[in-house]
Amino acid sequence: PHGPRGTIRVVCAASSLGAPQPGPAAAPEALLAAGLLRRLNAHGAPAEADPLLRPFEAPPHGAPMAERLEAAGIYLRRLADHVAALPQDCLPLILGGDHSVAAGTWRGVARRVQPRGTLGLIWIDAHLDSHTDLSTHSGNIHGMPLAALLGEGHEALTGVPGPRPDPNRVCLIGARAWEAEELQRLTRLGARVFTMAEVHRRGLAAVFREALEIVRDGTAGFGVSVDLDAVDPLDMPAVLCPEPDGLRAAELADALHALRACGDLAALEIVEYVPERDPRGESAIRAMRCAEAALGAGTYLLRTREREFGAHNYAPPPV
Ligand code: 6HN
Ligand code: MN
Ligand code: MN
Ligand code: MN
Repeated sequence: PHGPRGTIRVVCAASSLGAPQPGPAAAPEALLAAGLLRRLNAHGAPAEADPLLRPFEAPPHGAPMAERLEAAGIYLRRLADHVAALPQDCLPLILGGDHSVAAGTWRGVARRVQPRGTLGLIWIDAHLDSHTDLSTHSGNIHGMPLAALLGEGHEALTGVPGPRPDPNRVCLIGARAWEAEELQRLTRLGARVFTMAEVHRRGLAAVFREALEIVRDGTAGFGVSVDLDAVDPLDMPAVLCPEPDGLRAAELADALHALRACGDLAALEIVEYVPERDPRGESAIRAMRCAEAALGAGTYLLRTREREFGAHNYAPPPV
């Protein structure tokens, strides 16, 4: 399971159609400018980026929900088609954008996995993102993508072509801010919610291990969607909806490191970064560390280095 997974294809979902503000649409460009590809390459993970995928049509942020849903629906179908059409031997890394892009990403990824079976999904987030257009309090579409993936909500979001993940193979980690309708929906559907309270009680490593078992059980692959607001605002202030008492950035990167050993990781998504709230670029570095931790080549890279520079220069690879 260790070793190279083929090229990493960075998909730039430069949309803020689901957010109350335009900020997150600038995230993919900002992360690429901050050196994401170079950093992945340095971790033994060859990476290339596709051109920015921008919405053709973006109603103003205060526009009626029907207009925003229609524009989002068109964008999500393009995004899902783009992801589904990527070559099988590459690993997609999707950069949001606000989290509404996930309603396209994971239908596209599920289409890639479909010939072999179903897709599991780990959703790392302070929120549950499981509203519909009828239950939402804020009217913001980025609060709806998980419900939509599971088949509940407005047709603009639920009707993106591609299989739905089995809710019993969906885990949320880090939740600490939700509205009652969302938790009711996820409980009814059978998704597993590891709240921040449970993470505090058991530790992230144990929770992440259990989540991996759930999403890999009987599935042909699994995805990980990282909403950066899962991280504590002390470490990651540059997000749209910061919520206190979150994961520490280093602790999350440590947990994501386990993904290096998962040959069935189907894609990674990182969303909700807001460059304009990150004047010193510190949140960007922590966001990129998540990608490096998850996608770096691990012992494979070490062996290459040993061959090049001599084994005596390196500690033995971790067991
Ligand atoms: N996100 N539950 C709130 C809402 O507006 O529906 C917050 C949603 C946050 C969404 O951070 O991806
Ligand atoms: Mn989210
Ligand atoms: Mn969130
Ligand atoms: Mn705490």
